[in-house]
Amino acid sequence: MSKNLVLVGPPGAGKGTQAELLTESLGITHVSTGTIFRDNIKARTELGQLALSYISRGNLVPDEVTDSLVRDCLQQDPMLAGFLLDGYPRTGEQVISLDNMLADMDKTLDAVVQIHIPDEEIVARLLKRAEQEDRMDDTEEVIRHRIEVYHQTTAPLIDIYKQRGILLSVNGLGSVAEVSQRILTALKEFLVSNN
Ligand code: B4P
Repeated sequence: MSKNLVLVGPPGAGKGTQAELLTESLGITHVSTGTIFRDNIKARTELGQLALSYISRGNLVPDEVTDSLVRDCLQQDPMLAGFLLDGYPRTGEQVISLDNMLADMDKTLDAVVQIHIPDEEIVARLLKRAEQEDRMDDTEEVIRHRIEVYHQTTAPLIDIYKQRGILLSVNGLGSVAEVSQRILTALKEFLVSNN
């Protein structure tokens, strides 16, 4: 049985961190739009130049660019065991695009995992990361803007998936191992009860 999952949450919720652990544990493919953008920025590709102009200000990369990137990923790799979309969809338009992509590929989403943490914890975590890594979107001003964009644009998507009955909400506070265990337990229970 394949498992097709989405991981949603504010910046700094632990999406990237948890996605790596989850995909390893479930044996599914990890697709992170943020990582793809950052790799392209590093490699100075055309996509990277475009993404940089949005990410450095804490804005979302335009839907048409992000949608076609995800479509390419899903088409290139058969992802037979399933996939975890980390940080996609992030807008209402992306939800519709993802629905269309999956319908074209005869696939469905099994669960959407929401990681929630308070805004002040986000700021603290990302400022800490700024000391360790050199990400252009981890300055306090940009972090606060990203949180605003999340509340305005991405948080409303959570209701869409709740209404579809595939949303799992997990508390992102605690150690990485604790949160990971929480997600795995909730996910396994959910997948078993929905089969
Ligand atoms: P992302 O790469 O998704 O970055 P993010 O939202 O900051 O989350 P990230 O995964 O990095 O943080 P994590 O919580 O793992 O996106 C970056 C940018 O790309 C976006 O702002 C946007 O511009 C663009 N983009 C991406 N997808 C897009 C889309 N679909 N549409 C349009 N634009 C898009 O980790 C944060 C920190 O917390 C780390 O330092 C980690 O070590 C730490 N941490 C994790 N878990 C912790 C825990 N339990 N306790 C303490 N610290 C923890």
